[in-house]
Order: sequence, then C-alpha cells, then structure tokens
Amino acid sequence: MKNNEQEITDLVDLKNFVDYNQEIKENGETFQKVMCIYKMALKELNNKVEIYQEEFKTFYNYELIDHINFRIKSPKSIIKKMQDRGAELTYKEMIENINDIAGLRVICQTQKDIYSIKRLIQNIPGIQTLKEKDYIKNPKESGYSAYHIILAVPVVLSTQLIYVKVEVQIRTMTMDVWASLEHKMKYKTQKAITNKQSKEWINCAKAINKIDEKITNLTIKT
Ligand code: 0O2
Repeated sequence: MKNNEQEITDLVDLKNFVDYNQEIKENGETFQKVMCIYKMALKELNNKVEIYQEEFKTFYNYELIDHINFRIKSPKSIIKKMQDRGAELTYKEMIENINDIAGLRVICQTQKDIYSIKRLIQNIPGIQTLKEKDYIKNPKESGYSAYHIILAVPVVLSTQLIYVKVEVQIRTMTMDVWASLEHKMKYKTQKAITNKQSKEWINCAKAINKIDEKITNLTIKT
C-alpha cells in the first residue's frame, strides 16, 4: 500500500475518537480530551492565518488582517446551546451539531478584504469547507454582517489524523465594534433591552453596513 493510501484510510472524524453515545460530563476526562483536540485545531488554524497576516504586511505592505481573536466555547455555553436546541447531551450531538465550539474571528478593514481572507482560508491545503454563510450580501435581521465559514481542520496526532470543526467569522473593524457591544448588551447584561433600544441597534448596524460599502468602493477606486 502506498503512503498516501495509508493516510486516507487513517482519516477519522473527532466523533470516532470518543465513545459516540456517551453522555457529556463537563468535568470528566473525556470532555477535557475532546476540548484539547478542539484547542489543537484552533492553534493550527490560527498559525496559518497569522502567516497570511505577516505575509501581506511584510511582502505587500498591506494590512489585510487587522487582528485575530480565538476562543473555545465554555462548557456552560455548549450545554446551554444544546439544551436550547432540545438536543440530547451526548458527544454525538455535540460534535455533529454544535459548530462553534472552536471559534476564530478575523478582523479586517474593508468588505472586499473579507472575501480575500475567506478565499485564502478556504484554500489552505487539507482544510475543507463544511458550510458557509454570507451575511455581507444578506445581513441578519439585526443588521449583523460578516462572513461565516465552518471548516474541517486536520489535526495530525502521532497515530491518526482527525478532522475538527472550527467556525471562522470574518468581519470589518467597524462591524466588529458594533457586534461586540450589541452582543454584550443583549446577552451579558441583566436588564432586558427595550424595543426602542433594539431598533436603534439595528439602525446603527444598517448605518455601519452603508459606511463599510462606501469605504470598500473608495478603496477599490483608489
Ligand atoms: P458567541 O458568544 O459569539 O459564540 P450554526 O449552527 O453555526 O449553523 P448559528 O449558531 O445560529 O448556526 O450560527 P450563525 O448565525 O452563523 O452565527 C452565530 C454567531 O454569529 C453568534 O454566536 C455571534 O457570534 C454571531 N452573531 C450572529 N448574529 C449576531 C447578531 O445579531 N449580533 C451579534 N452581536 N452577533 C451575532 P453566539 O453563539 O451567539 O455567541
């Protein structure tokens, strides 16, 4: 058998790495191991995106990527999301249906850059795109706009190669400010926001989308 054939038969999904139907125990050893694999995938992807960031800055004198953030979803948020969706608390449900356990956010200057970054990320050798959502062309009702991609990122371990889901959100600096504040207002404060405030947030997002479009057009022309 040729080397590459060997590799292909060894490809496994994370769901085969743990007992598929086991119930999730937040403080258990299995949960820690699964989270560790998600962290590895995130590190792997972050490294690659950082290389693009440096490449564009150094070789093309262009700040394609302003900054990168990443996080692993907290056990509490994972369980809450599963409960909200009425899912059984098993690893199978978690791995198959919760796409944003590992999340990487790439922040850039213009909407045009979002599409360049998206293409670069999707062309990283070995990485597969599982799902993508273009909230730039079709902003959410809230006005939120970004490009979201769910990727399968290969993590090479000593005896096997595992594909792990990572959610990438690419958004402009202006939308990032709006989204961070709006998210904090909606989910992290104890007080519910009023209808009037909610409409104001939507208006702000719409205004930002218009400005982002104008900035993109200006930078294309110059
Ligand atoms: P957090 O704390 O940011 O992680 P999926 O199962 O992935 O296909 P889902 O989860 O509905 O479906 O994904 P979607 O809509 O593509 O992305 C959800 C995430 O996008 C949110 O994560 C936010 O980070 C961001 N987002 C989407 N809509 C809004 C919005 O209206 N306002 C803000 N501020 N952010 C938004 P979480 O899980 O809410 O939280």
